[in-house]
Amino acid sequence: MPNPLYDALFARHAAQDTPFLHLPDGRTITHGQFIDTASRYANAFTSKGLVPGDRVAVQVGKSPDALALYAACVQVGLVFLPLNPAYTPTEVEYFVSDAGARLLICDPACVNDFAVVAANSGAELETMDITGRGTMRDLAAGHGHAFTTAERTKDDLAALLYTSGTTGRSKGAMLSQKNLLSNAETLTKAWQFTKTDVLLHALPIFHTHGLFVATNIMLLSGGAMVFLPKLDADQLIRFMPRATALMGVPTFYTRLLAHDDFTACLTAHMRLFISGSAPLLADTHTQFEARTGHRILERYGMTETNMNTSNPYDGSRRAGTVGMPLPGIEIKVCDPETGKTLPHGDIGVVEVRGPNVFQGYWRMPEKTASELRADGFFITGDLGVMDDQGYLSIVGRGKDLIISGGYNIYPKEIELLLDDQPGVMESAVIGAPHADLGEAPVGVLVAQVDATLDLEAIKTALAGSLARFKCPRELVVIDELPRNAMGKVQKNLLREQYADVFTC
Ligand code: MCA
Ligand code: AMP
Repeated sequence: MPNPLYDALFARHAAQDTPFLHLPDGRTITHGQFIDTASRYANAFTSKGLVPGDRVAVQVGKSPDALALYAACVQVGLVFLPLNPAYTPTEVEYFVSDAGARLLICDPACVNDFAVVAANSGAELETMDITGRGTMRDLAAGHGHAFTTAERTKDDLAALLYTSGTTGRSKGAMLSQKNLLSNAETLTKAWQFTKTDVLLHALPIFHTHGLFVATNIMLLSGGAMVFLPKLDADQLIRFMPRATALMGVPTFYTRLLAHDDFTACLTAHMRLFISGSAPLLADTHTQFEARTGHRILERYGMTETNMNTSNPYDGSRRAGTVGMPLPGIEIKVCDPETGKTLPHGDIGVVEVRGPNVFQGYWRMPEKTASELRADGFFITGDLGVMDDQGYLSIVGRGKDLIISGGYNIYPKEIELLLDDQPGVMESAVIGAPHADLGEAPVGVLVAQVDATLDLEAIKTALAGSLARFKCPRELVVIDELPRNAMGKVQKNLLREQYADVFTC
C-alpha cells in the first residue's frame, strides 16, 4: 500500500545488505537488517492495538532499536513523538497528556516514575534501555518481519515534535509525511549525499537535526552512518577516517578545534562539514578553515519547518550567513509590525513558505493562526537580513529564546518556576555567552521585601521539575529588574550586565 515516507526512506532498502549503521563496538547493521527489526516493532505496535494516527511518545536513549521505533511508526502510520531523555517526569506528563499519546516508551530505570505519568495521562507503558533491551524488544521478538505497510498520504501526520513557547507552554509541531520527505529530498540533492557517503552521527535523535536532517538524508541516499551515542570529540576523531561527512551544532566544531589530534591530515578525505541549530561564530568558521582547509557549510532551520536555507555546496560558503533559500522554499524578511516585505539590507522578521512548513500546532488553532499566515508563510520569530546576492544572516531573535548547545530554552518556562520559589518577588532569565555552549541561562532574581533567598534550595527545586539543560547555571540577586516606560523588563540591559558571567 502506498506510504510515501516509508516507501522512500525504508521500503526500497528492505532487501539490501549494504551497511547502514556502524556502531562503536565494531558491529555493523545493514539496511535490510534494520528494516527487518523495524517491521518486528511494527508488528509489536499493531499487536498492542495501535492504529494509524495514534501518537507514540518515545523517551529512550540513542540506539539502533530506538531508531527502528521511528521506522516502525512510519510503517504503521503512527505519529512519532520523540522526547529528550533529560526531560523530567513532570515535563513528560505534559507532552504525553497534551498529545493524547496511546503509548509511552521509557527507560526501564525510570519505570516507576513513568508508570505514574502513563496512568495520569491514559497511556500504556513499555520500556527500552540504551542497548535496546526492554519490554518493547521482548514484544517485537515474538513477531516476524512480514508486515503490510499502512496506507498513508503525503498529508498524513508523521511526527509531533514539541517546541517550547514564549508563553511557557510547549507546542506540538505537526509534521506531515510531505514536510519530512520533501526536505530530505531537497537536502540530499543540495548537499550531494549518495550511497557512498558515511555520516558521522553524534547528534541526539529526538530533534529535527539528528533525526530528520541527518538520518532521513542517509536513509534516502542509501548511505551509512557511524552511529555514536553522543558528542565525544575523541570518538569523532577516532571514527573520522571511516566517514565522509559530519553534521553538528557549533559546539561540535569548537570541541574539535580544542582537540590537539584534530588536524588537516585527519580531515583531508572528508567531503563535508555542516553546522546548524545555533549561530556558528565567524571566528569558529575561520579557525576551522585555517586548521583543516574545509569551509563549514552553515544552514538554518526550525522544528516547524525543517531546513529553510543553506550555504551552497558548490560556491561561496559565507561565514556569518546561513546561505540562500533551499530550492522550492521561499524566504521573506518582513516588517514585524506590518508584515510587508523589506528591501534587501533591512533587518526584519524571517518568514518562510514551502512544502517543508508544518501543518500547525497540535490542538492550538489560535497559536497556529497567529504564526502561520493564511497564504502559507510561517513567521519564524528570527530576525534576519538578506544581502543583494540572496544570502540570509540571522542577526537576532524577535522571540525570547536562549539556544544552549543547540537546545532551545524558553525563559518564560523557567521564570514561572522561579517566581513560585519562597521569597522570590520576580525573576528574569537571560542567555549569557558561554564558550562551549554558545550561550547558557542565567536567572536574575528580585527578593520580596525582607526575604533572604536560599539560592541552593532554589536550584534544587528547579532540578526537580526542569530538565538539567534548562536549569540556570548561575543565579544572581538584584534589587530591581530594569524596565522601560511600558513596564517591560529590559532584558538587553541584563544581558549587557551579565555578559561576562561565564567567562570571568
Ligand atoms: C548537556 N547539558 C547542557 C546541554 N547539554 N546544558 C546546557 N545546554 C546543553 N545543550 C548539561 C547536562 O544537563 C549536564 O548537566 C551536563 O551539561 C553534561 O551533560 P552531557 O550530556 O555530558 O553534555 P554534553 O555531552 O557536553 O552535551 C553538550 C552537547 C549536547 C553536545 C552540545 O547538548 C548536544 O548534542 N546538543 C545538540 C542538540 C541538538 O541536536 N539540537 C538540534 C535541535 P549536569 O552536570 O548539571 O547534570 S533541532 C533545531 O534546533 C533546528 C531544527 C535546527 O536548525 O537544527
Ligand atoms: P528549534 O525550535 O529547536 O527548531 O530551533 C530553531 C531555532 O534555532 C531557529 O528559530 C533559530 O533561532 C535557531 N537556528 C537554527 N539554525 C541556526 C543557524 N544556523 N544560525 C542561527 N540560528 C539558528
